[in-house]
Amino acid sequence: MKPIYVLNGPNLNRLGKREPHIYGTTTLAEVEAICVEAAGERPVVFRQTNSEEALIDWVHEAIDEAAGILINPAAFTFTSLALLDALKMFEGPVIEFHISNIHKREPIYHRSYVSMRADAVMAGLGATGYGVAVGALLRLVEA
Ligand code: CA2
Repeated sequence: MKPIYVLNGPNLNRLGKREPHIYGTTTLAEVEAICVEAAGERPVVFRQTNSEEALIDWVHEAIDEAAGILINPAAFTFTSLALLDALKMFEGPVIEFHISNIHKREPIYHRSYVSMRADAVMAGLGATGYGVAVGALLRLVEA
């Protein structure tokens, strides 16, 4: 069975340690456990990077290896045409995920390049929302 890839962008390694009023107190290690539990028997490849290059390389890897991608691109959401181009090469389902509701925030957080490829966009459910997103991705993968 092909895994789902859960990819996380810059600064999310600090989850649970800063700005708890926006991002909550759940750590990235706890998010990984939530994703693994929500995926059941489906394997999960869970990664985080602060590097745009690494994130793009992992999307390329997913083209051959993954059944679906759940991605929180963090700041690259709003800046990276290269990430959008890489995601366009992936043929399976893609869910864009944000812990906070980006549309409630400053205008610079409103224009997502990744949304131009994503099959679904989820924002504002908090870190535990990753589990909801994994469930939704599995339904898209298995449809
Ligand atoms: O809400 C999200 O999941 C975001 O993708 C998080 C990004 C932010 O740039 C997006 O607008 C929304 C990263 C925010 C900074 O990362 C932190 C992580 C943990 C604690 C504090 C900041």
